[in-house]
Amino acid sequence: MAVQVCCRGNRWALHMLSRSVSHSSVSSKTVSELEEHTHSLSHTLFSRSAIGPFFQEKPLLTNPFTQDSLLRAYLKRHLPVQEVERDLLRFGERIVSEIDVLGRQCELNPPRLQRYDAWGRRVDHIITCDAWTHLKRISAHEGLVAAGYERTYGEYNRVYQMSKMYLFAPSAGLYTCPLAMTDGAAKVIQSSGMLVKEVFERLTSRDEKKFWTSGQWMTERRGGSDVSSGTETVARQQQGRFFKLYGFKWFTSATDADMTLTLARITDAHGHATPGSSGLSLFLAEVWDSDGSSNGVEVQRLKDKLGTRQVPTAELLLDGMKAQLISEEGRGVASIANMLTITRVYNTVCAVAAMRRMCQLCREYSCKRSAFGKLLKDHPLHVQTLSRLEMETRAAFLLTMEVCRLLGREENRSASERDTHLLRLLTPVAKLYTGKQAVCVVSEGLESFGGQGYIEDTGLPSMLRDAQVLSIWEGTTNVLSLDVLRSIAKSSGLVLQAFYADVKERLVLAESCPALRQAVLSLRSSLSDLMSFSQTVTCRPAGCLELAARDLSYSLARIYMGALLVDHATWENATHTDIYTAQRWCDQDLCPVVTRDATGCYDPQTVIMDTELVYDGLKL
Ligand code: MFK
Repeated sequence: MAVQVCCRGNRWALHMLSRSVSHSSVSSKTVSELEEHTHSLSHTLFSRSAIGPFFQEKPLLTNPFTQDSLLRAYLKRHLPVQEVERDLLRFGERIVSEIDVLGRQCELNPPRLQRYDAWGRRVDHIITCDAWTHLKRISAHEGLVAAGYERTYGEYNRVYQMSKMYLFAPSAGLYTCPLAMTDGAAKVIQSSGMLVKEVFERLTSRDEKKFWTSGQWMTERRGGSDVSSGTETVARQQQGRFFKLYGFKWFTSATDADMTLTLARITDAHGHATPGSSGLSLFLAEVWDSDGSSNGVEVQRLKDKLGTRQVPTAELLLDGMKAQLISEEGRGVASIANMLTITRVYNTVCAVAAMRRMCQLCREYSCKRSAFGKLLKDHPLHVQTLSRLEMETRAAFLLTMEVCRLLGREENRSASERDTHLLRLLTPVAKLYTGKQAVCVVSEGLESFGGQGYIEDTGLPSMLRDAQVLSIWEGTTNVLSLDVLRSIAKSSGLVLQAFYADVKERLVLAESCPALRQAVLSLRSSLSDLMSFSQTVTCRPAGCLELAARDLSYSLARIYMGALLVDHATWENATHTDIYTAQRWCDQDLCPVVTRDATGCYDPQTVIMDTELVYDGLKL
């Protein structure tokens, strides 16, 4: 076939050439001369080959640990343990040589549902690919959940575990999703003090035969955010703490898990249940019975999603699922909040990991891709664009690691009161802000590959699809902004006091560094604006605080990221790049809540105008 194409190409070239020859009246040329000429032209005209000799070089993945100067510097500063460095170096190699391929296979071989067996029996098997199963084994061996509970590095346990997760995530075909829920379930069980020791040991095991993953079935048809009024599942008591559950779960992620935590309303003898949050209790259930049959669960269908296609997400009918009560009655939401803290931290880690991977690929590509006569790396505008992505990634990384450090301190019982307040406030702040950053950074990064960034088999588009979920699951940006308000209200403002004190303290050292003076000035002024705003906001018309919730959360994120960058830049081993990143970060509007407030954004009149703008032309 290729030969035929070639010949046809040659004939066409010959025809064109003889036309051009006759038009230019060089009629003395012999046919053989023409053929020779045609032969030489065939290279230029692609007639000898269908595709031509030039190919773009693809961006190569190299050890993500050695590539990541900020991660290495951070660990050198906070966890300078050779064993950790060796483990991450080895793990980085394993990611390149083994894990990345498995992750890609998961994307290419999405899970499917086998509803019946060959003989017509309902089986509801979710069939995942071998690579997905292999990733479960690797997760167990590498202790990706276990490391969080082993206490090897004391208060830096979570920093170690999450450094590993951060390297793993962009190559792991979303296996981080079941790991997040597994870790969250372990945390809930550990905090509840319930006697399910064997389950806890399975969730935190390094033994692949023993290791279990857990789901988190929270979302029902009435909605995923408003869990309290959306949950219709009921629990009928069988004996003691053992119940049967009846309900419909609308989104269940990584549904191939071994067990799950789920919310339901306990009914009384007349079948009545308490509505609202105080009617919800938390249950633990195994998904399969010991004989391999389903534990009263029917898989209605698998979801067809924009991204996260590697992960089975299912609609489930619970029809008498045997489950064990693991919270106090009516304390289901407060109990599962422990899981939400962990899964939100994972979400944050995965967001910054996606940004880091994109930055690594972009810079690698820029060193081999030429356009307009020079490599992309030699185009200042291109490098400026990449430097902005790098700055976002660095700021997000430092915030993420700080949340992990605080979590580790709390679990190690070495947290001060300030640490505990900061952890409560920064968990939703970090989740909501990095979720948005990830979408922007990954999207902008794709653009730097030109059209190739839009082509499926480069593997790049799936990065954008998978980033998009990060601002949705585990609480949308607005729901998490309201959680920020909840944390402020519940602590009577103490979380904010902890925030102010911590930021101020981080800026003290930097004051003596001339290169950071402007950054410190901007941060101080933004912090002072934020403090004034939060003092006055409670005296404003009802609803004002809620309207400001998202901008307030963004302000907290930007100021805290700025303080962490400045703090990192004052470390004795800091580089001029660290200083430059802090300077650039502080150039932006660090306190959008005050900027927007000055324009009247939260005034009652603006609410009316916003409504008119949105619903313009629609009869309400
Ligand atoms: C890449 C890896 C990422 C991980 C992948 C995992 C995949 C799984 C995908 C999913 O399942 S996505 C679905 C996740 N669902 C959510 O994130 C739910 C979003 N909605 C909320 O977070 C709502 O704000 C919430 C359900 C918590 C509101 O419920 P309520 O009942 O209206 O809350 P309420 O009454 O304010 O609080 C009840 C109790 O919980 C209070 O305790 P007390 O009774 O002791 O006062 C609250 O303080 C406590 N609470 C609520 N949120 C908390 C919390 N405690 C600590 N931290 C929190 N964040």
